[in-house]
Amino acid sequence: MSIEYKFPEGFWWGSAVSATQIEGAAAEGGKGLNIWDYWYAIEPNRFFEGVGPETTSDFYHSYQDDIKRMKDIGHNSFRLSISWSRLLPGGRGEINQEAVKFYNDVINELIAHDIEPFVNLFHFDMPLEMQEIGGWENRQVVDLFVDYANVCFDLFGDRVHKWFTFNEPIVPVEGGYLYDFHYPNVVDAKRAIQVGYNTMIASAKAIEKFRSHHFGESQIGIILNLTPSYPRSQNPADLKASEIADLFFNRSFLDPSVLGSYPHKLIQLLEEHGQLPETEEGDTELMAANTVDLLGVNYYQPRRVKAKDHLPNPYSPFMPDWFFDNYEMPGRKMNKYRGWEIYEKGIYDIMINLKENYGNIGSFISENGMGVQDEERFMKEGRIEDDYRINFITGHLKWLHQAIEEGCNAKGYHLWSFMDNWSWMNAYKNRYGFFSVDLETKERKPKKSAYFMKNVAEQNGF
Ligand code: BGP
Repeated sequence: MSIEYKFPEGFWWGSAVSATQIEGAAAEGGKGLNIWDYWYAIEPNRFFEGVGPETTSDFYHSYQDDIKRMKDIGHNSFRLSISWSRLLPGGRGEINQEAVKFYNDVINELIAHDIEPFVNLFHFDMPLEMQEIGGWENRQVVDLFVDYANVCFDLFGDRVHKWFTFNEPIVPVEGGYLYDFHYPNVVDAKRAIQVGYNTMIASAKAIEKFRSHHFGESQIGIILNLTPSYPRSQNPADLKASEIADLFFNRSFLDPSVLGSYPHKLIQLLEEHGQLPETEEGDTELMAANTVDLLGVNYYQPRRVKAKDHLPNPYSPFMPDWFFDNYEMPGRKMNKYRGWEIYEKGIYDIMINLKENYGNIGSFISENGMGVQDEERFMKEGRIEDDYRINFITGHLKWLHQAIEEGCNAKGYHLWSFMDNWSWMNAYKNRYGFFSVDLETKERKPKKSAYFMKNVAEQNGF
């Protein structure tokens, strides 16, 4: 079979997961509570079909077989996250030795199978005790996070060479402090902005700490969900709406992470509306000196915007949405299960933007994927024939390939996700995996896309 789309040598093929979404064993192995355990205990009705995070996909007990499966489908790299509340129950203090053993075993097993572990430190899972003292609103939590990060560098830094401070740090801001889909369910832009700002300080401080170890070739980065903003039209009002959406949802984290400072226009806008966060002396220098080595890009959907149809209610809470409306482009292609538009070229536009405006920083697609409901419908002779997922992946890979041809510095592609996992409030509604997971028996079965991925990885293209 001839290969039309060949990727650069050493391209990273793999997938990504997060601790809370796959480990299970939420009350085992000495783990402390995190905000998901707590929120589920007090409001189980907010989770799809009442399914909580206690067992999820049971990776805690089946990681050895799962890692074999990764090898079987050609993974050369795999991203996991460490659970802060498992390693340091309560968020600080004594190290949980059972957690050390678990993460050591996972890391060693991956390496034994020639799969490079990419390790992320925070994936939406604040330890409950840290949330109780204010979470990211409290600068003390920032310092405790850096202590936790340092414990991870000490324990695993000899074998882990790709670290990430945060996955999608904007999501806890949006979910927890603006739009009510994460605990603590606050709606308050001023607090949201403080949370976002302190998260960036936490990232910069963790990077500073990492570099003090002098790990040689090892790299540290951040993973951002970049949702390119497309205006409805070239009308100046639509263009302005799209520029502001981009400032809020992309550049708020991209600029400080890669360039070391916030966009001037964002600061101005927040100042005009009395929304600037509290800062401390030395913050500006800290951010400027501790930008990332590597950028993970999560891409699922574009953001289409238009000028507002109506003025915002002046008595409503201040929101980014005061400056734009979402635009439902007629004829857009939808993943109707997740309610997200599919726009493959977005991946190319992101990469070109990184090349032109962000120094062509080394990057990779750290998440891309398609969550589909009731996938058993597509079962034929015991296998889920997920051709829609294969089409989704190839559509995006073609554009990624094009970007690389044009000189973009993209080094890999990780699917969300390796196996079906627990999607926060959506629990197991939409399935994302190369492998299906039976929720009763926890049995894994490869879908058609698993075989497809194996071929792509083995041929380094398709
Ligand atoms: C990203 C997150 C993942 C994952 C994925 C799919 O935003 O980093 O944790 O869940 O999206 O989204 P969802 O689970 O909401 O369908």
